[in-house]
Amino acid sequence: MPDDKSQQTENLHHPMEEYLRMDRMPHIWCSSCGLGSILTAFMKGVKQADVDFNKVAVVSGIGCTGRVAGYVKLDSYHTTHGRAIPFATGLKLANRDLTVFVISGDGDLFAIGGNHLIHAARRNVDINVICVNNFIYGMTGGQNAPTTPLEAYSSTAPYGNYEQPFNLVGVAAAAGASYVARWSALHMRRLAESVEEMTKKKGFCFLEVISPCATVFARKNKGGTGLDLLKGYKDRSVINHNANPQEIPLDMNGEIVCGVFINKDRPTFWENVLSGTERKVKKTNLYYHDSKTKF
Ligand SMILES: Cc1ncc(C[n+]2csc(CCOP(=O)(O)OP(=O)(O)O)c2C)c(N)n1
Ligand SMILES: [Mg+2]
Repeated sequence: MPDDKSQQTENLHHPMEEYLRMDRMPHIWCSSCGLGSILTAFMKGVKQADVDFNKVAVVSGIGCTGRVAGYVKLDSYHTTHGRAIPFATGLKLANRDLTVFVISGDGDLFAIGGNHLIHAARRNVDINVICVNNFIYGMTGGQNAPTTPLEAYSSTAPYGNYEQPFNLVGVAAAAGASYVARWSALHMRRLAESVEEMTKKKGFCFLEVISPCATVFARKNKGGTGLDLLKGYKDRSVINHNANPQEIPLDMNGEIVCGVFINKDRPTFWENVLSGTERKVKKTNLYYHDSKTKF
């Protein structure tokens, strides 16, 4: 142990350093934001899946959550607002050896990017989507998102929200996702397990993570500090893997039903491309190049 105090400090390393672009620190996230824990659980899950980190890519859109792509030490892409899923789809189809994760916010994925999400789920594109749901547009100052609960206050709903929110796991399930789960930023171990399962699973996987935003959402709704929010999640969370994802919408104070609700197999988009092309080729007697990648 060095005697000199500054030398001792120099020798201290944060456990996440190995997985972060330390040259980009300090990060922009507020203290008590859930994103730090979620990123830690994400990296833990990828590590547990025992895959080559060189073959894992992360794509984000714009927002506080979108910053994940800039901090994580993997091949990563910080794309335009709402367009993380089409970018990830292209990435996966062009290089099918990659495991592709989209990590983005509720506004990015379900407002401006909502159409892309439902169609990627419908096609069963082999990508993994993690949606960090803080019930608000965090980065831009707390405007209403499609997840903002009825009657909650936001900077664009000063009299309380009049709009019915989306139930994200219900939307993903209805659109055809192969894997659908919900956890909160407090469920570190469960989150990592879901990330591991998604890494290993074929098809469109969707994970909603409920995350505290003390700075804009809770402040407008008198929700208290980040710690108060986490305590609330602890009290309100119920794990029920058998719950029907259509029947577990979220509101301001009710239960947060968590679990892995769907884990099924159906042909992926690429498998359908291959079998469809094979059918056509056989029918027309065209030259069929049967290389490793088929085409
Ligand atoms: C085309 C376009 N429209 C609007 C914006 C402004 N904008 C940036 S982030 C954002 C919302 C982010 O909300 P969310 O996805 O929930 O992320 P959070 O910050 O809450 O993590 C908006 C509207 C933008 N960058 N580009
Ligand atoms: Mg948000």
